[in-house]
Amino acid sequence: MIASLLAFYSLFSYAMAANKERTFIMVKPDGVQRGLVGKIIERFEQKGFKLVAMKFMWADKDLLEKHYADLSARPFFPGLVNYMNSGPVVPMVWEGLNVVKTGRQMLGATNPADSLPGTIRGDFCIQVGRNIIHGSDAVESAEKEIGLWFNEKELVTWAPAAKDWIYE
Ligand code: DAT
Ligand code: MG
Repeated sequence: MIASLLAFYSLFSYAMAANKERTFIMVKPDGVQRGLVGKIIERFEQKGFKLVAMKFMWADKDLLEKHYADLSARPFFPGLVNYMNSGPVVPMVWEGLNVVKTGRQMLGATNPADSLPGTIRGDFCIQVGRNIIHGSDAVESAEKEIGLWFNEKELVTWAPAAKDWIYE
């Protein structure tokens, strides 16, 4: 009896933790300039993911170089940092079951020429250097990116009223 209760509880808390996976999503300067912030937020909202943090800011090059540190040896790196520093961005944290992987699928392929219709990049942009949105590629990189762009106080703890209509 106690064993089955414990098993149920650990399964339950495992499911709860899975629902709390987080990803870092950011509307890039072209997405902001083109007035696509609302449409992008809408996609994540209507899917059922939970907004945990969001801000509007003009990121400095130091932050952007840290954000894209893994790509620093690539020939497009200086252009990438200049583009990301060319106007304000909207960094966000979204939470939910498999949000990292699903978020990447919602973004579409890195190069919009390969992004399927129905994805954000597939629907709203054309070239890889103007692909309007960033999304973390793994749970570990999401944690790193969230820590880079937000402090603990900016991550809001709240329970959406619809949560029991989104998760069974
Ligand atoms: P993603 O943004 O899909 O995670 P990434 O991390 O490989 O892709 O690259 C980061 C950004 O760098 C990408 O959104 C656009 C730019 N980029 C990637 N490959 C590029 C290339 N071959 N030429 C120009 N820009 C590129
Ligand atoms: Mg990436």
